[in-house]
Amino acid sequence: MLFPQFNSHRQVTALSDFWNFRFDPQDAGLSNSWQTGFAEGRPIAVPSSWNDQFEDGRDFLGPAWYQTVFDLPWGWSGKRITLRFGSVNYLAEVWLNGQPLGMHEGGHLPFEFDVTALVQSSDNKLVIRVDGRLAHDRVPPGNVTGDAADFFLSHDGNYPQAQFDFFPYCGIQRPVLLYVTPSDFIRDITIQTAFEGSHGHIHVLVENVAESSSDVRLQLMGHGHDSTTEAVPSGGMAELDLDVPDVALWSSATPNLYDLHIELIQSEEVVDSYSMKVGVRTIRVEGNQLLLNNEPIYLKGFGRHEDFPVVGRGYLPALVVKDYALMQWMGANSFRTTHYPYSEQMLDLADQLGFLVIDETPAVGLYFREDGLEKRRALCQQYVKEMIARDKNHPSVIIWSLANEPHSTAPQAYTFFEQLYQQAKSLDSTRPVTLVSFLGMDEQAFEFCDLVCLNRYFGWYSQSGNLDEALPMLSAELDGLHEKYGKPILLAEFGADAIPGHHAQPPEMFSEEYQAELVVRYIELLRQKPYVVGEHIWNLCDFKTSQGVTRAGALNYKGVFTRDRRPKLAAHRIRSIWRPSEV
Ligand code: BDP
Repeated sequence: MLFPQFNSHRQVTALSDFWNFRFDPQDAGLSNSWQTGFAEGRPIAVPSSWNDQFEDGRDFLGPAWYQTVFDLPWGWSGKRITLRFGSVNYLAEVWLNGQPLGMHEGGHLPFEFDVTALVQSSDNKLVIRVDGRLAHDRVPPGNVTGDAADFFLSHDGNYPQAQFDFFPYCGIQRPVLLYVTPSDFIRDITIQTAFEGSHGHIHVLVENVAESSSDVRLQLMGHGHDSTTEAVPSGGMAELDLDVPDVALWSSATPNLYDLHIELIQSEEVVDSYSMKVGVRTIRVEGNQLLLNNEPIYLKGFGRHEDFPVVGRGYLPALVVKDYALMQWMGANSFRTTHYPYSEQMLDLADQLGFLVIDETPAVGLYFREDGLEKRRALCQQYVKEMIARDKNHPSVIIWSLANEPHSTAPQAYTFFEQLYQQAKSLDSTRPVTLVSFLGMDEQAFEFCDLVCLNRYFGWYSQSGNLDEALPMLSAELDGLHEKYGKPILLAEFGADAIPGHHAQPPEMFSEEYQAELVVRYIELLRQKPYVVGEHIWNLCDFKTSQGVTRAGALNYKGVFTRDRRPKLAAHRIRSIWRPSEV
């Protein structure tokens, strides 16, 4: 799926700013008036979560109604026009000029509609009903009730009752774009890269809707290289191979990117074009190691959240830049998109700045009770497909994560994840695939996953306050896991809550000292295990959660930075390990 862009054949505009908005607490079917006309509402910022924008409705998860009115930009009439939503959480139903366009389930992934037939040159009424309510057959799930025999409710009793540990922010959370392409256009591009010695190779698959009279031309530029290749599509597809002598490989230390320019040509006229950045690199698991460009890599970084006061999970470009600045200051080279795919802009910057990303679907808190299982399975399959379609061309994305902490002791879980694993591999054979587990030895999916990703909180949720007892347990478990599966292990989460400004010597729980000591001692232990390929601390920053007895102020305080991005003691201690020469 291509991100919309401006060039001499394409244009894009954002329908951002203030929209008209209304909660619909009775689910009263405001639909008639709101689908067709402009009804009484209040202003809301788009994109942004709705929850923290008003004095009422913070915990209201829907349904709610959004409306806006737009005119087409000059010159767009008669062109192919698409309406694209970057992320609407959770269920979106869309109408344009009173006509239904369709619906999309699941946040954090884009969806779009061809609106050519419905759009007018002026006074277009766009209406979206958003339903973010938590339900047992949604993914991620919430409001799960009943017998806990085959699953357990780690977040039981919190409010709103999410089956996961972050606030269930709702609304239009990423930009809504309107874009125009020619009627014969480049529909999709898939890049795969390889190299031998100093010789790089880029395979490009171009999908278009053009007839066989078209040609596809590629130009690759950068790092002293400039070459052009052409191919005639067959069956609507063109496959092209580019050779890159003296290739400048993409890596974390040297995030070299080439400029690829693709043109669709008919009767010697360029009718469409698309430009993108390409990084040449390989990634694979071999033995105990994770190899980037055939060299072992070690991941140093974090789990994060898209989370900030007022905007909630709304896209905030300055925050994207800030979080990269914090991670660079720390000496991190990696993060996981816990627990949903982050914005496309976040990944563009990862390509540019050299961050190694584990890209995770929104499947967090899954459980395997039969009730609703088929629906949850279909959603997980949809998410895998949408995430890979969106992110497949980013060199920064090195691993796909199918889920976080599924409650997967039930026998059905094996087939459930094996199918998802096979699906991911068939869509993209070039990247390792995994899931992130808290079950450890009992995680059935580790049998087929390419690497083992474990979340561990010894010294926090168990062996509380007692690191001398906690560390040997971690050590024994890691050795056991490696012995059982013989795969590289990433410690994908570990950490402790620290209330900013709370100090204790000797260190004790919730103090900055205890968080720092736990994280540092974990890292020291991980570095002694040759099969450990990385350390991802939970979390980069404090973040908002549902209310519950374990979350003071409805915050998870495991950030090494506060929610407003100030360092705690742990940040300085970790920096001295990750960037020793700077301290
Ligand atoms: C892990 C979850 C993460 C939580 C964390 C915690 O993967 O989402 O926020 O625990 O409890 O189990 O802080």
